[in-house]
Amino acid sequence: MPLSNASEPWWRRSVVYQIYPKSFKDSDGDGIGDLKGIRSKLNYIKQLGVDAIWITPIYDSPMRDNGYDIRDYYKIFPPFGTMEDFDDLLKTAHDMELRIILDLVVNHTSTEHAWFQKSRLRKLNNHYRDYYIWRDGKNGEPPNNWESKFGGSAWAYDPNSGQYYLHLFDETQADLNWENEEVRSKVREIMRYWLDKGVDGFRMDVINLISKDQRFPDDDHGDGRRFYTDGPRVHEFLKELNEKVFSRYNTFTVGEMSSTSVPSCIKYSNPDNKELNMTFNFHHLKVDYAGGKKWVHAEVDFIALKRVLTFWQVGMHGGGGWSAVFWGNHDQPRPLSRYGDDTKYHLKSGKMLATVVHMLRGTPFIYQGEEIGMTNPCFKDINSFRDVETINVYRQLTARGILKEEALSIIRSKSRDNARTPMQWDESKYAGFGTEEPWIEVARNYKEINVRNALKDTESIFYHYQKLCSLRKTYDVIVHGDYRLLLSDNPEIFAFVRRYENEQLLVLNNFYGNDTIFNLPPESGMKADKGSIIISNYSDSPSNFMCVNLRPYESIVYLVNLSPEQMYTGSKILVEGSPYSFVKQHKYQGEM
Ligand code: TEU
Repeated sequence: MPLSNASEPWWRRSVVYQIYPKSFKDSDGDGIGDLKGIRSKLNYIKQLGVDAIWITPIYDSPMRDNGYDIRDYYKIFPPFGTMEDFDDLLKTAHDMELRIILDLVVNHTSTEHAWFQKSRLRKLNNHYRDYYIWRDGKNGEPPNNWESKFGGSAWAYDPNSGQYYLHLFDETQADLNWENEEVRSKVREIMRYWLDKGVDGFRMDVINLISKDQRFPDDDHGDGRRFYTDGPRVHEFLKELNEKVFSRYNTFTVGEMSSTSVPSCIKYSNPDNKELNMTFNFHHLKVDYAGGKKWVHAEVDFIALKRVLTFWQVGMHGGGGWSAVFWGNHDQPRPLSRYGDDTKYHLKSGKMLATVVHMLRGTPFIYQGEEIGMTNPCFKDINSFRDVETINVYRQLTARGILKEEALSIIRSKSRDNARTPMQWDESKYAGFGTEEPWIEVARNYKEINVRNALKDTESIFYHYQKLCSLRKTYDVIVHGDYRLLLSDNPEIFAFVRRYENEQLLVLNNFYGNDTIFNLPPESGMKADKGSIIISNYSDSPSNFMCVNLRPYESIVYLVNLSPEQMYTGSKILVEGSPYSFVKQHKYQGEM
């Protein structure tokens, strides 16, 4: 595998493929995907052209939250296989030059973890007590008014010990107390165990929530998140992990950041700061929320989408940070159903969305099934859903008097289960996921949308992704270029320019199912009127880009090589000076 060098570590030119093991491939007929299943599909993943695989949690777990509730960090969840299966998977992947990134969930553990079981015991000098966050109630009420991300209070009462424990997620996911040095040292031990086995890095679950304001105040203006998001000691904790673990193993790290900000993500990911390599943020996925609320019907606000993406592109580059770029993951509805047209323009919009993400500055992540254009399944009724968050929310919505049909229609478009249906391998029963009925229903369109069909058709979305992965290896501008938004107020076109040394890209995308005209605006700085098309989703896109009639979901990337005199030398300043003047000018303040 190519070694990192300081100016271009391997992960900047790479693409990562995300696997949700439970839904990927079932090798032993128990209806649950497994490690052997993943191993059997490594050739397919390699063929796509990615460099690394992030596997969501595989550790032993009661699976209340599909593995994000860990019972034992040193054991594999038995239905996924054995430690031998894992070693085998790791070795085979490495032989194929595919890196393996594990999910590290250390903001919380399952309440079935031995630490928590000991922590809740009521006895003198129980030093495990301090592994979690225990507080007295206030007048028979929880210690404060913070809310769980999955609904209800963030505190659960433990009658056995007479106190409340904090759980920012489900009540079976108790938050660890990172103030306790022993907890931090146990986390380092876990990491070393997996790194010693040879894993290449970690995706770190909600890692910006690990440091809580120790006053645990009531939140008069919100759900409490401002007292633990990017909290007081988070940078100190990450620097400690970096110094004591990551730097010693050359570990790849991507932090999942909940409700974060550009300045915080710059701190997390600027290499000079010695914390993480890159961050995920979710602001661009909240453009179909209304008034900050997810569980309502709302259209995608396209202008906001461009502004949020631009704010992050410009801001992160300006501050020397690095982002993971993506449309979907196991917590999000399928991007094609959300931002594209999953019926009439399935092929065109699937390719257009792929191009957008892969042409942004940052490391692209592809979530399993996205590369064949999997869609939301549109489940018939509530019994088809499996996700703990969805089921909680459905209960809460109907308890508030919302009609069942209405509640169902909201969760159909927003539920995390949209991304968790079994991977569609072929047109056989259960879509080739396995021989027995899977733990969650297969989407009904599997006979048309599946891997076998995608591989047979050279025009498929799969080959478009494959091409995008290979372009990244060819053009420095894709990896290192700056970013400039064009036509910020155009209601249909997302157009931007990337520049690096003598390479310049013009990226045009029509986000709608009608024709629309693109006129090259003077602020583009383009020094030509024609370019070579390096990728498009129509076979006959024009090479002149001064005025382009973009057809439904048309997406074209033009490359213009600059002569030495025209070469662009600026590296950071992109839109009107600083990211912040851009934001002021566009009245967007960074939070959605
Ligand atoms: O997600 C964190 C998180 O904040 C999201 O679940 C968020 O609540 C959701 O996307 C809003 O729609 C991570 C994992 O990715 C998720 O699967 C876990 O449930 C969660 O942490 C708890 O570990």
